Amino acid sequence: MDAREVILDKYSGRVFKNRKDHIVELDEAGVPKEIAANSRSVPGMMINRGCCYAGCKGVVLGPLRDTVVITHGPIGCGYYTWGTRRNKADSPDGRNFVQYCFSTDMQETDIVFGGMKKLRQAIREAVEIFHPKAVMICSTCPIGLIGDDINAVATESEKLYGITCVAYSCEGYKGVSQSAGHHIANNGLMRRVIGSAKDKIPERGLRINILGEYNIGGDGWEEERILKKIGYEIVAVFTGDGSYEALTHAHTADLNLVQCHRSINYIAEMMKTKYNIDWLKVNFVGIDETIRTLREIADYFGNEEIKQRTEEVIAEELADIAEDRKFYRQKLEGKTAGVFVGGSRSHHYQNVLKDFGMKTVIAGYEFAHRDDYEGREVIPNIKLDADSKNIEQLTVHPDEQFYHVALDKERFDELRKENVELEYYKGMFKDMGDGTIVVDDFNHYETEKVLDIFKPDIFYSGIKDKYMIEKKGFPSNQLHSYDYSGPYAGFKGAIVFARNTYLSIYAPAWKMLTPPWRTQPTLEGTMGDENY
Ligand code: CFM
Ligand code: HCA
Repeated sequence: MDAREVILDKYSGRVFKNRKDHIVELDEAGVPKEIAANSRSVPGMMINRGCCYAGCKGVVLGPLRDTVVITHGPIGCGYYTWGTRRNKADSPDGRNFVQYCFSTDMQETDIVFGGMKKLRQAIREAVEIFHPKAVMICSTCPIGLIGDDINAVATESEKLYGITCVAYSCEGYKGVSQSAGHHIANNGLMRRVIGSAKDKIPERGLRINILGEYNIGGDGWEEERILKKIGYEIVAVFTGDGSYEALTHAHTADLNLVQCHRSINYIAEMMKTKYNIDWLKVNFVGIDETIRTLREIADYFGNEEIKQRTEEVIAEELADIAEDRKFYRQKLEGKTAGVFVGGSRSHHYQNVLKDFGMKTVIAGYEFAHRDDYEGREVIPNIKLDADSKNIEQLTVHPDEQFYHVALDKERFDELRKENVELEYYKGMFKDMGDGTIVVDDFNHYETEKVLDIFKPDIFYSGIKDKYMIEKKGFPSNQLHSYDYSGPYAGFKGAIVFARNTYLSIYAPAWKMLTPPWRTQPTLEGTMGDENY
């Protein structure tokens, strides 16, 4: 039996039928393989996915620091998204509400009689106490069921308080994972926020937006530091340490960088159609990837001064990390890893592992779509199921006032020929191969199985399976929260990542640990005539 068959072996016919297409073995790099993705999980399985509300409120809108994001629903949903995602934010103007948890705290009576009164009150209190630049309302499951008209409350509040108030029907059940929530959040920002400051488009310069960067552990700050050192102007970051205010000006940028393709590709695409802003898939995770990214941005602008400055900055940054880089490379060379994260990191982190001579033998996404695995060229072939059709597909048109000049067609085509990912993402598969395995919407049973088969030196994942993995005797580091460390992006971030990896793999604890089930069974008994 090959690895895939071993993983699927114990499943019942029905589960086997579902899971078999979510697990693929990659024999050669670049082999076109199809994977089932973005579909409903099997009920009862211990999976790591979150819900639609988590993707809208927790991921995309939550990091906006000058905005009050109100969770409309019972307190649990707000509570469990309070400070758990490590999107850091600073407060240059004193408006930083990221550390707060705003909720309407719906009770049973509100469910019976409706929660609009409570929502109005919550908005009034938030505006009076915090003076936010905008208010966002995010609905949780019961709100959709009882039918509170959150849009009416938002419209009414805009008139009352003179600030933008946007309502998002991102009830948890709206999609199969947080991915649906990303899409809903993207639509709302596009419709109501981006381009709402009516400033003129300046002369073409070096103004960029960073899309899909949520400043986890300070990653966005590290990226900004490097980009500013080279000479770029950052217009807006979506949305790590971002602000409503900056997003309203985002249409004036010359280029959109896309770090996390999964969560934000909708905005990148819509801004291209509406404002003609090109987007470039970048990756600031990993030393070689950061270098490639910086060179491609410079190439895109074709500005000789910037190209030279890029090389100077790369040289300076590399000199700063040279000693550490060598040390960790010596320690980590030849080690193997598994990487199970949400919708983009499982690809990005393979690059930083490669920097230190490590190989990824297992990878998986919780909720990525087929294009994140196989590349954007498969988008026309993706069959939309009822769950995906449930999410609004926003149509935008060229903006009469703000559609502006981007790169000329010839240069665009030239860059594409050089494999620059302009309006394109190649996906994770093309960087894998050699018998590695990829599991979509992995569950805890499958995680245990891949650990048994591949025995990696370290397994990167999240809080839901970290301790299950460690109890099995494998070091596990979190790639969502960085185990409260970071940043991991850029040159210096790669060293922080390598240090944490080194500390985990070399921790003497692993040698001392014999999990009880290695020496004694946890369950004994008989069933029929057979001994178990
Ligand atoms: Fe993008 Fe993210 Fe991720 Fe994501 Fe997330 Fe996250 Fe993630 Mo957790 S936006 S897809 S929904 S890179 S919160 S910052 S770590 S699962 S891989
Ligand atoms: C989310 C947030 C999360 C969870 C992390 C984890 C994050 O999915 O709603 O499972 O460890 O990054 O904080 O992905």
